Amino acid sequence: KYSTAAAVEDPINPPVKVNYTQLLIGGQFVDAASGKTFQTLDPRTGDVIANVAEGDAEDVNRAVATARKAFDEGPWPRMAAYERQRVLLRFADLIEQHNDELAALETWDNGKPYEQAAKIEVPMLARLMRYYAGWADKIHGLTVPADGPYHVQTLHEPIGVAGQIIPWNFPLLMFAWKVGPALACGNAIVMKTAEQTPLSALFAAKLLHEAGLPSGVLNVVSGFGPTAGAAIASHMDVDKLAFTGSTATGKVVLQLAAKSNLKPVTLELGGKSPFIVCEDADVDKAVELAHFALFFNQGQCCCAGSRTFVHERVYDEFVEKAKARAVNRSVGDPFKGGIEQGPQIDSDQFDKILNYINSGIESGATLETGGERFGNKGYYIKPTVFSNVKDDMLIAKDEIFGPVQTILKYKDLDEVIRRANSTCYGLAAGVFTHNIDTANTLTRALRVGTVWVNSFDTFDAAIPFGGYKMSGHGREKGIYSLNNYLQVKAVVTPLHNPAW
Ligand code: TXE
Repeated sequence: KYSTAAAVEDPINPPVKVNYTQLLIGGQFVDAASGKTFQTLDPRTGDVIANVAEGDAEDVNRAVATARKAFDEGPWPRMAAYERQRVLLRFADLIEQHNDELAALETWDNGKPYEQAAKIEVPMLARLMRYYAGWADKIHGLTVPADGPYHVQTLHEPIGVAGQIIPWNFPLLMFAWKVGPALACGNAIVMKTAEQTPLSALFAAKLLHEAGLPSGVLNVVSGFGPTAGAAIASHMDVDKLAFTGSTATGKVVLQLAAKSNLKPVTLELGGKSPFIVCEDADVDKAVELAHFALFFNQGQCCCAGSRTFVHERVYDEFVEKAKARAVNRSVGDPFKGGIEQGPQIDSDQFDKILNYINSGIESGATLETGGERFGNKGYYIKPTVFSNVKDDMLIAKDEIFGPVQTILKYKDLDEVIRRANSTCYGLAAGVFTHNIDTANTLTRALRVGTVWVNSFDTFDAAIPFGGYKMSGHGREKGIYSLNNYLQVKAVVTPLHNPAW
């Protein structure tokens, strides 16, 4: 629940100026080599916010060469870890000082409620930076007791130049999940932001330089996927690729990585996460949590609880109350106080979601509420609830990535386990029960990277996140994401006096 303190009185004019629209290469803001720009739009209206430099392969080459030099010649990877830590800590302080500007840029470019950005996401960005600052001087190898007269040790070294491609649903948090561990480990970075949301990462990257990051260590190339993104994924001098986005594009970048230099790839992709309401559930609480699990961030979460499985004993009551909750969801200008839901990111996503809603109606699911646009401009969609959803309907199989809750009925635990696992995805699951045996059974049986029991979307910096199956490869956040950015070197030295 948010207070209205952070609301903006005149929502049409967000309380921030757009100061950074060029590419950030070698510590300088520069135009694209081609001179091209693209428009970034306000999802509330479809109006242009700013023209942003459009990087492509030539700019990626420049950025990679700069990152390579920063990595090979230092000082960043060879700096005392304590100094790297201090840069990240100063960055966290600057994030806090500029909290409201960062949040306003995020809302303007993405459409998410300003209070969510200002009170949750930007503070989490600072928290993530402090978390990874904490790791910077605690990364070290082992002494290995090998057979024979040898002294064996491992060195944990940064992997080199990391290519990072991020999506538009949480621009600043995706920036943090990628940049935090990569920098703590001493790597250099070439990042491509999503073409829908280039603004907040440029500002954050500027603050990181103000905090003392040496030039060339973090380069940000705004631009499109098939040009700038593909150039990063297929670059021979990029040592590692981290990608968050759709499963379809994940397959493309994995192939580009394989065809070029076999760079290791971590992927955080789509999902169709089950939220399982058990027969012992307190229905009011289950409805509220299931609502949050699906509708948070306009439904634009890879881990959204987008298949709400409800036990038949409580199904009818649940559907009625889920509908009432959706009807009461406050939709509107995301800069206004008390708003829970802003517009979808762009016209493509808006159309895609409305098409799925039509498909749900045509396939015989019951439209309980919503199902159409909200207002007459921008990309707003009414909170939508479908009941009587069957597993083989498209709305129960595909990632809709919008404010569309699909409620399915089940009879027993074995059945719901089989159905919940019967998807190509495996990102997350929610389990709502007070029965410890039921919770333990579901927790172990579900083939997903995160199970939230009686909770959802808890995104602590220390908790690893990632998917089974086609939801991705590897884990981000926590201790696990350090390994993505490290090489292990074994060093073997003979012992000339094995007696000692
Ligand atoms: O994703 P893309 P889009 C899902 C969600 C959504 C769908 C499409 O279902 O409806 O994906 O969204 C870059 N080489 N998710 O089209 O294409 C692109 O520029 C290299 C889930 O926005 O995956 C952007 O920076 N890069 C998701 C990033 O990939 C390429 C978050 C993501 O875009 C590229 C977003 C290429 N050939 C969407 N093509 C999640 N897991 O959270 C595109 N890109």
